[in-house]
Amino acid sequence: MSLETIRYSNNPGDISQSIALSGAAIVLDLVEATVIDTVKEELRPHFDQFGSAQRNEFNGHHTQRISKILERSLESASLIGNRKLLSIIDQVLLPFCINYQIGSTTGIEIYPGESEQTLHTDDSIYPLSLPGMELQLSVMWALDDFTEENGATRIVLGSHRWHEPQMVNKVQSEDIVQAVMPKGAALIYLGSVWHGGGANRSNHLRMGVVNTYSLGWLRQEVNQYLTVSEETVMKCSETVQRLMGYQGHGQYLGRYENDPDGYWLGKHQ
Ligand SMILES: O=C(O)CCC(=O)C(=O)O
Repeated sequence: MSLETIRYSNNPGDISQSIALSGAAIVLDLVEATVIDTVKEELRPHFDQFGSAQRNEFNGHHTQRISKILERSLESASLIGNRKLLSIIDQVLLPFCINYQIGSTTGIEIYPGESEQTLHTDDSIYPLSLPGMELQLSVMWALDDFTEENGATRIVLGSHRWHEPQMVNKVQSEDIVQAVMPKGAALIYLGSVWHGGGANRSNHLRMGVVNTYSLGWLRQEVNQYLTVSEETVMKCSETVQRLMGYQGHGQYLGRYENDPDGYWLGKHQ
């Protein structure tokens, strides 16, 4: 088992198989470099102004974090709704739902001097574990090159198959790999995989944006309706609007009377 780096080659099946086996994969060629540069530029002032507010033991004391990324960077819609990426996520999540949605969007900038983040799973927000069913996955976009020295995300390969969370206490350093990847690549990892940010032993920053996608019948991790303004959502494509949560899950869940086909914003089009 290894953390594979795979070029997107119109065969999302190969990538989803690799994710199913190891719990994670790095994917190249999903997005144009200009998109990454624009997102980075749009987020810079927000990191500078608000990034230190979320410092704590878990997030780190030398890490800047910002949430509601779509509100801060309209270009990040190109990451959220990236067609190639969605074709991979379809393979992982659609076996368990009719549609899926954004759970959270977070910018993470690890500064020199930061130590390793505690290993954790993103699924721990849900009081539920159904063996064989994935509840969500996370996509970490590298807005800088991710290196071993600057804090590339640490992944415990195969940990999505653990039956007992206590197994994390037995993890050895050789069980952990770092997601070393070039700027513009995306690390896709299952919500059930144990992982954490790396220590930054370099003298430069490591900026990334991590977006989570959860099954459409689960509650979104962050309340996107209150977090991202309707004005911003209305500037996005229908695909992104749906991903932000403006759709029902099938005929009954999240019912809305003005919704002819499960798409809540249809009336504005
Ligand atoms: O920054 C990273 O590489 C991972 C961060 C993470 O997993 C988290 O904060 O939940």
